[in-house]
Amino acid sequence: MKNKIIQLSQFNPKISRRKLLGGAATAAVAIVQTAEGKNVQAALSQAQLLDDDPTKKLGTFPGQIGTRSSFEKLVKDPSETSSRSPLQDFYGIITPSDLHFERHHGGVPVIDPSKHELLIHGMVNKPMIFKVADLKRFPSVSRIAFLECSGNFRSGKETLRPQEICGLTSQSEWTGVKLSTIFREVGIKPTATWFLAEGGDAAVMTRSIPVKKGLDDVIIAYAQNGEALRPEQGYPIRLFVPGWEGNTNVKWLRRIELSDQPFMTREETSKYTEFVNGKVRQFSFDMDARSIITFPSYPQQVEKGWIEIRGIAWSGRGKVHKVEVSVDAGKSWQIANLQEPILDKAHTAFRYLWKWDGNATEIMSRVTDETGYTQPTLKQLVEARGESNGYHFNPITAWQIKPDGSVLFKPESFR
Ligand SMILES: Nc1nc2c(c(=O)[nH]1)N[C@H]1C(S)=C(S)[C@@H](COP(=O)(O)O)O[C@H]1N2
Ligand SMILES: [Mo]
Repeated sequence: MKNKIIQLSQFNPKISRRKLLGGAATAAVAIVQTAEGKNVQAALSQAQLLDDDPTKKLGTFPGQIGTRSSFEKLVKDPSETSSRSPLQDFYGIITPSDLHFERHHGGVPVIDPSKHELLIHGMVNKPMIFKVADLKRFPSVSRIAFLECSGNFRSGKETLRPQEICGLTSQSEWTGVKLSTIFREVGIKPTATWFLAEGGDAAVMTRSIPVKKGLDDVIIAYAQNGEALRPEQGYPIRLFVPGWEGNTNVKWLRRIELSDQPFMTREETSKYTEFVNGKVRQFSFDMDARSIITFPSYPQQVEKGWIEIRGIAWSGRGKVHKVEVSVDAGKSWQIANLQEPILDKAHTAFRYLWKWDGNATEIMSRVTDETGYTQPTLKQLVEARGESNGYHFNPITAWQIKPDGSVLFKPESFR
């Protein structure tokens, strides 16, 4: 059969020499050498390169940036103001940056880092303005920790994946300057107990955070997984508040004001506040310990025999102490293996080897963190807090295994 020749020169006027390499069967691949002697494989998709025998023709040549295999279909499933990480598709504990969940109230702004400024004022000895470059001159820190929106819960139907149930959490390595370093620089007054963080987006989002937390482990982050923050994650700078509800992690950070009381912003009065048995639960900062089995999960299929149950567990109050798995609908629980590293306030991978006998059952996981807190059932949560308005829901999540090997989420009603 005759090879089909693809004319690459029309895509790149700089091409001086063309080398055509015949493919084995029906396709041919053109590798183009530029005047500088660089090999360019122009405008050929991986699908076009797909062949029965990949050893019989050259592959793609290095480009300026790498891309994910076209066989891997990972997407964030965006809605208008949020997008969710495909937890069921991940291995290990780092979320690829382009799949980090997104949540914002006024869209992603475009900010020129050379013009961006951070003002720190209020109860300080020396109000100051920092450019991004100024912040980068201070000693830096890195830590791997999760971020989670406090509205991270969905239920209601059997056809939900981990992504829909709790994909408003992701994990990165964050790098930046400790807020305590900057607080020392401006000299915060001893009477300052709260600070306001304000974002430079259309939502101009503001949150009050206790100075105690600010001095403990808060970071002004400018990098994520080895590169500058993604615009969606707050480029050029954001607050990273380990273990605390996503909303306090103010993105596109432009102002910090020190005070001796909280500021009672919209985000802490009308939102991110829960009505619990007639009372208001406000400033519920810590993200409670949670876990979810990501394999097997809907819409995956399992076969009789050995199955490695896999998932992630995390706690906003510290390290994961243990994860238990039940394969008999919660009647008995077994200890799962935890994968190192088990980091403070970080997604931790767990595994449990299970021999499925082919009968219908339910599988689920529950985590206990180092403070002794154990992930509750939805019933326990509702008993303790009423039906709530949906914030800080971290219930045990069960998957139904059907005799035909299909896996379905088990929605539970709030009553
Ligand atoms: N400036 C600003 N910061 C913000 C928000 C916002 O809308 N504007 N959304 C918050 C909310 S509700 C969450 S859950 C986290 C989400 O962070 P991410 O988009 O990087 O995942 O950012 C927080 N920081
Ligand atoms: Mo959020």
